[in-house]
Amino acid sequence: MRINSQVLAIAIMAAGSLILTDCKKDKDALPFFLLGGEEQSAPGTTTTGETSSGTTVTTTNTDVTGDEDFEFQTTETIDINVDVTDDNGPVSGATVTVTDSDSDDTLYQGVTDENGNANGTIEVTPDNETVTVTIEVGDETIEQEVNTDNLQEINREVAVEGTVNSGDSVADADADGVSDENDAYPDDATRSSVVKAPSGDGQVIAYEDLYPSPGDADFNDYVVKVNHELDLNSAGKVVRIRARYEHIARGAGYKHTLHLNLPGSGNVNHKLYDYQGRVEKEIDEHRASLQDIEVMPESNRTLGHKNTAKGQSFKEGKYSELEITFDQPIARSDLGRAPFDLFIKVINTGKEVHFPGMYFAADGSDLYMDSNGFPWALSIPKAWNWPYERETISGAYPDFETWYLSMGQQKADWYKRSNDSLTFPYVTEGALAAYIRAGFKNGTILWALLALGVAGLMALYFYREKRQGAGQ
Ligand SMILES: [Ca+2]
Ligand SMILES: [Ca+2]
Ligand SMILES: [Ca+2]
Repeated sequence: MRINSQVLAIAIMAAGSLILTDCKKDKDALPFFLLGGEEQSAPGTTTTGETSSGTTVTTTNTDVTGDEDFEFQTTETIDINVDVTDDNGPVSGATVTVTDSDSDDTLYQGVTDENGNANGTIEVTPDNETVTVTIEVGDETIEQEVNTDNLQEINREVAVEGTVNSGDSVADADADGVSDENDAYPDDATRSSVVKAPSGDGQVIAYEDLYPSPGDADFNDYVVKVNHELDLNSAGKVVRIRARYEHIARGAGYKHTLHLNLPGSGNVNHKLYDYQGRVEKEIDEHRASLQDIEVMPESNRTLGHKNTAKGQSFKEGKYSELEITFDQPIARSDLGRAPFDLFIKVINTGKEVHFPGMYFAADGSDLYMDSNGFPWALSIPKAWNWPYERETISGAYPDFETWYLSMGQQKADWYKRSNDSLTFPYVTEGALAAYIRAGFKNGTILWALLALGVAGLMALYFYREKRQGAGQ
């Protein structure tokens, strides 16, 4: 939970000015400064800020905005490129962190190399309206807020006047360049941060299974809840992926298996759990190729109910957990958007069903867009209710059509507003729970909790445990 960022900023500035009063002009003791604050710089501009002790920081903003190709995606990737210099040239060892400004969740962390550069990629949902780029160099902290709307690249050159303190005194037990305080694995030099992809809410992935014929657009033939955690090293590259897959609907006559393609090679630990949550099968193996990892066995053996009929209540399916340790760190951009290349094989037809934007015919056409320009797979960046059997996604989600007809420019969060009489009640969130969850986003939770007391807190806790138990 995070306090309103303005309140936090005021508190930090107040604390900072107290410390400054004590430290007078001792530059090395300057704990941090804020540059830009709530105001955002515009692409193509150079911003200069100055600390009370006279340290000047000049930031050149060459961010890139524009539309990505529309592939029915509900998340976007944004490349990060930060260069840090001082009067002596490139500054290595500066920690660059990108967080969601509301939730404070880490989206990226990396340390500048010998060229003063840190780079990587973040994935954002429509809920990540603003991200905060924090650069910690020596004893100083530079913070910049960036609006993610239509953003493709965050490119910042940060020039610090004078010579920055090397920060040698900072504790770093595993010597990976990330201070113990910022290191999610302070005793493991191979990794230093954990990123939820695309967010802690996980995703619901829904497939149509009639490929190559157009589907009936109920997006309930094979539905799986997915949660991902990525471990990044100090260079901001992906070294491990942990994922959980729970089979939650099967509105189909066909049988399917679920598979994952990843680049590179590495160790795969895979556990399949039965309906009682006991390990049914475990495989731990090194693979020279991470293509075609079977994530879930035949769909008729992983879900007892279809979870697509009116009057049915939700019954849990089997789930599996996967931990991949790459032999070589992978650039986040090489993975693409979560859930990456996750696909079903339809046993009855022998066909695979992938997301669009990955496989193309010789003439350049997308193999996984049908003749109507419609996909066979959708990912929704939260727990989500799929349409009942024989209902369509356009009927069940009134803003869906506006979204795809505008090529993703309007109603990007269409999946939040359903016609509840047409969707299966997987998420049964009461008004109170919705209010509490909204409160987490804007700070009113503090007041909500005071009003609700301990009972409200416990209700919230159990609600989240039950629904987000998927989260790792
Ligand atoms: Ca460390
Ligand atoms: Ca570490
Ligand atoms: Ca169906």
